[in-house]
Amino acid sequence: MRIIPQGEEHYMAADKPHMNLAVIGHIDHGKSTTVGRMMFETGAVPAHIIEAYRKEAESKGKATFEFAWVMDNLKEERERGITIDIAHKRFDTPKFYFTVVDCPGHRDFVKNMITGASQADAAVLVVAAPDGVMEQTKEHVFLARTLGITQIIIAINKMDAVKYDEKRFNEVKKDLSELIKMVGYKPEETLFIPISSLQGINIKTVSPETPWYKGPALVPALDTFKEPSKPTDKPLRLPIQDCYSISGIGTVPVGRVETGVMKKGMKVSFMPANKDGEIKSIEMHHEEIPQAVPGDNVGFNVRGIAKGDIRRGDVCGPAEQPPTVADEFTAQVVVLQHPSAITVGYTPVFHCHTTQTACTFIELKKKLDPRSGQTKEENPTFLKTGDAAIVQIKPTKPMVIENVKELPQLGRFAVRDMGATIAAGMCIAIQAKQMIK
Ligand SMILES: Nc1nc2c(ncn2[C@@H]2O[C@H](COP(=O)(O)OP(=O)(O)OP(=O)(O)O)[C@@H](O)[C@H]2O)c(=O)[nH]1
Ligand SMILES: [Mg+2]
Repeated sequence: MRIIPQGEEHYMAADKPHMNLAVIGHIDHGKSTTVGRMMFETGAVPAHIIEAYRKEAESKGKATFEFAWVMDNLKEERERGITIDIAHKRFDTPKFYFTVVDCPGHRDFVKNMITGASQADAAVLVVAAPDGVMEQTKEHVFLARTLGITQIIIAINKMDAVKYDEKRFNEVKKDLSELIKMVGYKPEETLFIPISSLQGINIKTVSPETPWYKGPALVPALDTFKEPSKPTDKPLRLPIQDCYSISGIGTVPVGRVETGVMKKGMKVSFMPANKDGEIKSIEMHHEEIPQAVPGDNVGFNVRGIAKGDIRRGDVCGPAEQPPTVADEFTAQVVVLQHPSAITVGYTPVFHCHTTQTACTFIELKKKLDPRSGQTKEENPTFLKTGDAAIVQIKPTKPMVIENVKELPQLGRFAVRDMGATIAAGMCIAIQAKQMIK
């Protein structure tokens, strides 16, 4: 069983804390190039590979994509020069080992970005200096925040294309400061780094091209992130990403531990599948481990579960404290964009941990002032772009969601419809469904 692709093991360093890092931003702003460049500069990708990509990309009319190709492995991605699915890669800094999740910027693939962001402890937002703040810059920042990413670094990329102009950098920085402040990040505590990932400027060390810049280069800046806290005192919650059946081993679900601890021999429940089993073994990075803690991406073998019993979107928890299945829940939402208005009866898709479930707005309780949180209007008849509100939601089929106060990792969601993110929010109360064995 391989969870981490072969050949990537040597970037592991068990003695360093682990960080899941999402790289986000508008299409073509250079996210994949930045990740490829960081991996090259930290020694995770050797020079001859980049050189081979460079030659191949050039011969295919895709010159300058050699660093992006480190991340973009799919044929369609390389031909179109865009990222479609999220890709995981590892690299090391002196303080952390990172699993970086390179997110697609294309608007059609925001759902993949949401999956990437929901796995992340921190984010690097890449913004191209010539363009500045664009549509998916806003959407990604908003989603990152709502999905619980509290730490962010901003890389203002393609500085070569604006001749390393300090004035342009400051303009983009000002727009970004306003944007991130709106969603709750503190601009004064955020690093804004001028880079050129194509030229390799300010990636590992600061370069003379930007004599006016006094901060750290991108890679050293990553070490200013704070180690994510490990909520081991909470009950186990492991949302299933996939479930395999491996001959000779049995049923092997894979996923990331969000809270609590998974131990060998533990009795577990999968919800809403409502199936029970016992943990026979746990594996991470091809090695068997006695227990898994928050942040660990693991595969595990369960006794008593057949492959078809559980699927992506189910959540594994202790049998005596199983994940909560919502009959209805109360949520606080912010409407990011909606072509008309959200009214009672609207049933878009809710993306929460690994599940995607259609849910109905059954009551609009009150409209809030997005800044102060004060009630602006009781029982509004509709919600439109920019509104914050308390609403009552009913999933169209059983789904696990938790109160954000108790288990924030499972209490946040994004609402999608017609290929766009409509809203994001968090669950603040639950009417649980009684699950009868
Ligand atoms: N001039 C210049 N071009 C860059 C720089 N970084 C990336 N590019 C170019 O921008 C284009 C897009 O780069 P990608 O890294 O694929 O962008 P992306 O953000 O990953 O794009 P999506 O994944 O499709 O959203 C490529 O042609 C890159 O060579 C830079 O620092 N300077
Ligand atoms: Mg990309």
